[in-house]
Amino acid sequence: MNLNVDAPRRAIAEARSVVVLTGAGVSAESGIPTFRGGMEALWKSFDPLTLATPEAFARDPKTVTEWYDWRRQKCREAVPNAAHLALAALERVLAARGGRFTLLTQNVDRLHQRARSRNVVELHGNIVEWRCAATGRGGEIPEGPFPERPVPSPHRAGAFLRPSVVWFGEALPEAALSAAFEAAQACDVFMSIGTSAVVYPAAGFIDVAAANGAKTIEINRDPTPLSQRVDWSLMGKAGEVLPKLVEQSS
Ligand code: BJW
Repeated sequence: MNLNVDAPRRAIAEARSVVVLTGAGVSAESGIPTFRGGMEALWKSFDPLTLATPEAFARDPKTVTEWYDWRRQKCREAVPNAAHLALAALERVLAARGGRFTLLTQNVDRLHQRARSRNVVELHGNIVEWRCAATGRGGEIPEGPFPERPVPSPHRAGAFLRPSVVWFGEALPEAALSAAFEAAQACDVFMSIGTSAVVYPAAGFIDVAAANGAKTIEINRDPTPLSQRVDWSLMGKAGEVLPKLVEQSS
């Protein structure tokens, strides 16, 4: 990979506040399938996007729970990759010079936290915690696969536990949404990494940042709707591009 990262690296080096938005591509090199990757994204013969809705859970809680339990185990077994580690390192570099770093993630796998990123905003929740679909109350769950799927809720007879993720048509957590807007408005550099940039409101934060004068960087294996609009589009795998960018930004 012969990628010129000098100019974006300089922008990061001069920034007081950096915001990063990550998507499934950042965890792909940890073995976690993406959502829109064609065959690689399929689970059994299901399109994941048809399972990530409250309607799918209401209609077929068994299949949706099986998919999320399968993914929960994959996330548990996965280890953070070079991209997760580079972002945690960048946060430490920013902190050391009194700057600010905010990591907005659409991923539910908790790999950023396991890589020791600190200021992580989970836009789409997480797959580790589960709650009663009827009452919203949290439930104790085993680490390993659920013995019964769907999982009966201990809080209401006849109800099931669901993952604490944000499905299509559901509102993002209020605190995450306002933290993301505030950080995007105030940053000097906004990076969009490993996301197809088609799911809103997450895909809109880069526009908030750009409208307030931030420099914009994209890192993606493939072109996205952002690629022509950002200041720097760095085409490649996040686990290869990010370490180059970060090791030279300190
Ligand atoms: C690599 C790589 C490597 C691979 N290195 N790169 C405005 C306009 C239009 C529509 C809307 C709008 N506002 C809201 C909507 C509706 C909807 C939406 O956006 N629809 C669009 C699809 C049209 N949004 C919502 O419904 C949201 N809710 C909402 O807005 O609520 C409003 C409301 C207010 C008040 C009351 C009620 C409602 C919620 C969105 C929730 C999204 N949920 C999911 C599932 C989460 C749980 C789970 O994990 O199962 O989130 S869907 C799925 O998409 C998941 C992801 O986080 C999200 C984004 O996907 P991501 O991460 O970008 O993955 P991919 O697979 O798409 O892309 C991977 C990329 O990586 C690719 O580009 C590859 O090239 C790249 N790549 N390997 C670098 N190694």
